[in-house]
Amino acid sequence: MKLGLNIFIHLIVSMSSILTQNLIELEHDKVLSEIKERLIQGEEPIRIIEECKQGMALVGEKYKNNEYFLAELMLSGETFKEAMALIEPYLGENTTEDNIKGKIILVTIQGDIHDLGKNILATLLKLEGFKVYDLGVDVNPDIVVEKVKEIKPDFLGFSALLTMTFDPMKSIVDKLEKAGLRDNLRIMVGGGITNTLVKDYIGADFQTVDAMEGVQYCLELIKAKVVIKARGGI
Ligand code: B12
Repeated sequence: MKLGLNIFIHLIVSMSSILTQNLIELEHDKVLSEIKERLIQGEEPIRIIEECKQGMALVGEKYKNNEYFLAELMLSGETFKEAMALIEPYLGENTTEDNIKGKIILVTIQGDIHDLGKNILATLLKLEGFKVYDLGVDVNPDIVVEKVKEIKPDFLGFSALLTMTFDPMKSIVDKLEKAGLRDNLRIMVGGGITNTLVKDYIGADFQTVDAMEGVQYCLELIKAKVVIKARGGI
């Protein structure tokens, strides 16, 4: 069984791009220099992010398979962060206080310190004109409820990479409902370990493992809100 999984991982790795392979093999310098070169040549940054994300997923598989350990997870995480720092200036930002499309709180719940995916989502949302309140990682659930009360956002986005966060996220959603704060709030959940079952379990409205899909969801809902408002609906 384990041999089969190993062969499968090696097959996927061999079919991946050089950038993805270098990230998996923890070739820090090669990863960064290839990204620099591709950005200078004008390549779409989102495509580069996608290849890096694939690399991280495969590092995760190797970890699960006991081929890699915590040190390798950390190294790949650091390389990914540096890669994003190179890419971000090419994404730009076009939000000013006057053209905010909507407000969104992003958070990773207590016990979970993974933040690479959440940071990408935050960047892409800002790029599309959303005001992002990033509460960070390892956040106490009570703070989330307080912040929703205070900021009254259009969206609340949970980024979850550890299964242990499912119950606290569910309890936050329950608390928001009890406090009457749920009706005008759309709740999203994302992160490599989430799926539609997790969405239903915690009581969220939307789930994805693709930041661009999350941004699209926010844009579509905001557009619909504007139309309904114009017709006197809200
Ligand atoms: C890098 C990494 C780390 C780094 C994190 C560095 C950092 N600053 O984030 C470090 C080394 C710190 C780490 C530590 C640990 N990790 Co870790 N880690 C990973 C790894 C390899 C990659 C995660 C990642 O960043 N991927 C790249 C990003 C870009 O992808 P993403 O998060 O999915 O985000 C994308 C989308 O999902 C989406 N998205 C993300 N959030 C949201 C939110 C919303 C609202 C929306 C719309 C979209 C969205 O946008 C992103 C871009 O498209 C994963 C493997 C995996 N398969 O995910 C394991 C993994 C998550 N880790 C795991 C584990 C077990 C741990 C440790 C417990 C290990 C240990 N023994 O200590 C610790 C826990 C630390 C803690 N308390 O949180 C397990 C979790 C298992 C589980 N079921 O709970 C995984 C799945 C590995 C595995 N296969 O076993 N880890």
